[in-house]
Amino acid sequence: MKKKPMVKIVTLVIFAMIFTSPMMYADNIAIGATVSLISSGGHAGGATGASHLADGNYGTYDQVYNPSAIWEFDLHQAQTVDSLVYVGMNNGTSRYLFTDYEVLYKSASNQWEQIVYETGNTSFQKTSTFSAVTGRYFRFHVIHENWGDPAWLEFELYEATQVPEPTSVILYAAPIRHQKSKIDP
Ligand SMILES: [Ca+2]
Repeated sequence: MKKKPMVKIVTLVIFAMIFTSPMMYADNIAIGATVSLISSGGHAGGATGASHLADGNYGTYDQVYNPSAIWEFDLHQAQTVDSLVYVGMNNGTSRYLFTDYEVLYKSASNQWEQIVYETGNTSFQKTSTFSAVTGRYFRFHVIHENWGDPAWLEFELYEATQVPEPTSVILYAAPIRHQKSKIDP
């Protein structure tokens, strides 16, 4: 039986590829900040120094003999942030918990303005959100810590939520060469 001719089909296929922005994760921009102890009172024995409050390491800490200690964080350049995290030292008891504290930033007019005020905190890892501010210098002020010699692990600052870029749509045409089809007699 005579075979039907091979059929070669070329089809033009339009692909619509839709690219959406990947999920944006904010970075802790406090890492590497220069940290200074503003308040009086020396560091407690064994404390690893103020800089360890911004080293991204929960294994290092600072501790001072001042129940209302203040640390200043210099980000080296102005940054826009809208959330922060206090990471306290939990040694199995609650004695180093910062129940009350405030965080301030230096505004463009060189005024210290409060952005966070927590009272009655019960968490060793407390996230606070606030209206976005842009500043280079931030201060963390302990208002009440149960034991009186505040120790903590890390201060984190997060960039203001980034607005995803508009969805881009790319259209292109790709020729698809189909295999020869064989039709049985
Ligand atoms: Ca640390």
